[in-house]
Amino acid sequence: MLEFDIAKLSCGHCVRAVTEAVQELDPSARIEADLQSKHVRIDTQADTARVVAALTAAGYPPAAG
Ligand SMILES: [Cu+2]
Repeated sequence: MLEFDIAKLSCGHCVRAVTEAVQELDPSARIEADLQSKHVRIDTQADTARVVAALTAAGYPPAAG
């Protein structure tokens, strides 16, 4: 389980973009996002560095959370 804070996460569109970015790496990944706290939990076997890179490329740079 990876956990991040994503400051730019502000609406359902953002959640979908983040979900798609992660699922490109790991189609079976599960993502829970809380828009209030901007906290994201990602259940995936994908490498953490690759997840961070994919989120950053999608415009949602994550911080350790
Ligand atoms: Cu949004």
